Amino acid sequence: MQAKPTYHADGLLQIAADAAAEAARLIRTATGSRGSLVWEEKGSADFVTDVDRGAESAIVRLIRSRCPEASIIGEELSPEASIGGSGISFIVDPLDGTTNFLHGYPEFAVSIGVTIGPDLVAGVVENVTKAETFTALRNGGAFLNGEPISVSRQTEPSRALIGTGFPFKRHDLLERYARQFVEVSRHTAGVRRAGSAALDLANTACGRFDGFWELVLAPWDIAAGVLIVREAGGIVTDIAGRDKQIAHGAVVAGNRDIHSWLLRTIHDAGAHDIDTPQ
Ligand code: 2AM
Ligand code: CA
Repeated sequence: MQAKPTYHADGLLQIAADAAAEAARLIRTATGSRGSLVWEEKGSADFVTDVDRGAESAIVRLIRSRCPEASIIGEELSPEASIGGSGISFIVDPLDGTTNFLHGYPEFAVSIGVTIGPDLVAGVVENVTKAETFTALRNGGAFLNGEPISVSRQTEPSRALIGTGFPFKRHDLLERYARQFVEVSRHTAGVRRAGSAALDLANTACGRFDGFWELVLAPWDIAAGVLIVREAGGIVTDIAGRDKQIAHGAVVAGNRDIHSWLLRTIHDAGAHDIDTPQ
């Protein structure tokens, strides 16, 4: 009987990084023919095209050939599959920021996180339009194009730049979100909404953003980014301040000081009861 291969986190990161690079190449190639793509509406303001599906197929092929026993959880593939078991899972967003891609707004990424059992062990976020690849290994640090990165040292909210995302598909949350937005805007240097949560987390990890929050996100939007922020020295929680699990729901991230200010500010704006399964 053949022995099963043993996988180390760095080997799994390499598989994820190769898969992300391949998907990013496909998406870049498709950018030229964006105008002729058919947009399929999965739900309100939720689009998918052959580019998402093609990128995901390429990722799945590569992972299956190099780590056949892993399960693969992806937005277009098996969104209901559960994460955790005892084995290896790749949590894949083949195109985070699909709406940006469809409009030619250059802020979209491929995001792949890897778990062994319940633990995140590796993550990669590749910015498709810039030459930027963010990676992290559990207990091994976070990197941008191979150079170590860390969260910002900003402690003053009044000087902080905060990333966010709108609950654009959950109209029931818009007003509460708007109250949070008002409070955060009032006390900080600025709030930015670019449209890719994977990149927002990566930008928090390398200190461009001092903090980030969003109410409605899915496991594939965040799996890689959560590890990258933590390995860069940051904090990532749910809205109650508990360590963020790789599950549907809200995310609050940042360096220690700005994270705790952000959490307090969101609560004071009346959001403590938001639990956002889809
Ligand atoms: P997408 O581009 O892959 O759909 C924008 O606010 C961020 O939210 C993007 O990362 C986007 O991912 C994600 N997003 C959009 N709709 C979502 C939903 N219904 N649930 C979770 N995340 C969503
Ligand atoms: Ca996504």
